[in-house]
Amino acid sequence: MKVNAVNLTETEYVLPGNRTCPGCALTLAYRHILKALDGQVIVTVPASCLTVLHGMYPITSVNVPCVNTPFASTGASATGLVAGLRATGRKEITVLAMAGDGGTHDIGIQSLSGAAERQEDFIYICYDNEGYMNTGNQRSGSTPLGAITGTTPILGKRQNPKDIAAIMEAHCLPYIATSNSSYPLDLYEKVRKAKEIKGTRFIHVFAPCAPGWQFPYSDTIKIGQLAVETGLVVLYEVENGIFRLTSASESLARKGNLKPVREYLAKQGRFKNIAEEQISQLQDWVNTRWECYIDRATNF
Ligand SMILES: Cc1ncc(C[n+]2csc(CCOP(=O)(O)OP(=O)(O)O)c2C)c(N)n1
Repeated sequence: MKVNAVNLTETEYVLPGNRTCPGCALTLAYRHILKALDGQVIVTVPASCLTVLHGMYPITSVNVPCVNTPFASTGASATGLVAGLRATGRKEITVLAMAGDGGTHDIGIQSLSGAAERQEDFIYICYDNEGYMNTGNQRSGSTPLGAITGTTPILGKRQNPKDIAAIMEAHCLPYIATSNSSYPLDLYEKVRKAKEIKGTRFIHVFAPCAPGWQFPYSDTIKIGQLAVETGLVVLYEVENGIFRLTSASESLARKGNLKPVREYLAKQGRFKNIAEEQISQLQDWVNTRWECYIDRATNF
């Protein structure tokens, strides 16, 4: 049965009251991720906004077990948890490694790559708020071109972001998906699917950050939707090498009308100094990638 807002499980694993900012996309995504895993999970988390959400020992906002791991070690920590569960015969528990883009694209990529190459049996979710947000918004390998951060303060970042899902695809994983906190049911379905697959499964979750990106707290959902509607974020899954567009990206591909990236940029203070030339550069980048995704998609 396809999940919808009415038949989604009512059990909550993210409890009321936590230390994230208002309008936090990560909280929304995490809530649906834990629902999709029925709470049968051990989470391993490096320093990030997710550790802030979890809270400070002995108080926590989440009723699933969690290991706090050093920044670079998430893939190794998940590997150890999998081995421990295997040794104790706890087959019903999923190991979830979950880290931000700083902890994934940059600092944790070595241990993640090693674990993925070994095909360790866990789900890795990178929630991507496009910067080192919990330490005050420094540039990461995922920050987009033209975005102002604490370490790219005036002219914004000069480079395009790394494509982490493509990097993970190069590890020949059985399941890779991209998703977005503004499409929680698409995310839920993807985590459900990943749960049933063996080996390293990787899901990228686009997660807008109101204070860091400088938009009103109430616009988190809209910003996430605009990212998809402009083609800056594309929702897809790759199952055993078969590429499918999903959800809103599939509909957009059928209709064939992306909005201009300018619309998305104009809604965020972090792009206030972006040059016209950079806007054209970003638009070209989106157009080229979109064509590639359409060419690859097997489902329309
Ligand atoms: C080895 C190490 N270096 C730096 C830090 C400081 N630190 C803690 S969280 C963080 C930012 C994490 O960024 P990201 O992974 O993108 O997650 P987010 O905060 O955006 O959720 C940094 C730099 C640390 N805890 N450990």
